[in-house]
Amino acid sequence: MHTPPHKPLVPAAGDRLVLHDRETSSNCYKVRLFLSFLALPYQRVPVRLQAGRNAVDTAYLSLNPRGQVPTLADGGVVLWGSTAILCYLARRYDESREWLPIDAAAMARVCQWLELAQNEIASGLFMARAIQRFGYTGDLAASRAAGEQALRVLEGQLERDDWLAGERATLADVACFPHVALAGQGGFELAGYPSVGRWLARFRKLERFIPMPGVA
Ligand SMILES: N[C@@H](CCC(=O)N[C@@H](CS)C(=O)NCC(=O)O)C(=O)O
Repeated sequence: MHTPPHKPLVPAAGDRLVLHDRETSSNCYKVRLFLSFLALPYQRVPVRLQAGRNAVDTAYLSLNPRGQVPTLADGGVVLWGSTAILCYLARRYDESREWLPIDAAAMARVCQWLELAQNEIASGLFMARAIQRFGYTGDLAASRAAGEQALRVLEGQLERDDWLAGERATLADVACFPHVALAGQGGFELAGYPSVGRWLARFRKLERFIPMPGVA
């Protein structure tokens, strides 16, 4: 059974959190989910998409040289990339240390899934949706193949355990959930991955879960 989210270590610092964000972005959704699980208040600054790329100016590029979302600012700490942001928030504000464990092996098990999220999940599930819905240029067939590979790896783990790394939800689940939950928009059929389907349902029941367009 999932233990309830914990109070932030330094609640006042949450007032300084600014997330440069887009509602339809699965990578931004990871961060919004985790901010919600940690009960951290934050300000959202929307970044507009134009012909498959963010419409950003040089001021934004000084925060995030890749011109992507998400970008998080916490006072003087400015971070780009959803993985870096999730790890920062976990270490900085998760007093329980359960979302990103301290123990070396337990932490590394979480990192394995962060790696999958930035590799086969990103080049597969994410990219197929981005090509189909947002006009990204890319190889749809290659994205489909990488996405199916990611789903097979997830299914193998979730046939054995309820969560990706350990006995409760961790950053591993937060990093993978958005892309898998939105996989249908990239043309993936999840019926062949029943354990993944049960995990999606389990994740949605976590306390402080929030939806996004396409993920109810
Ligand atoms: N690896 C990055 C990927 C970020 C990314 O691809 N962001 C997309 C939205 S989900 C974006 O900003 N796309 C528009 C662009 O690249 O201009 C992360 O995990 O944050």
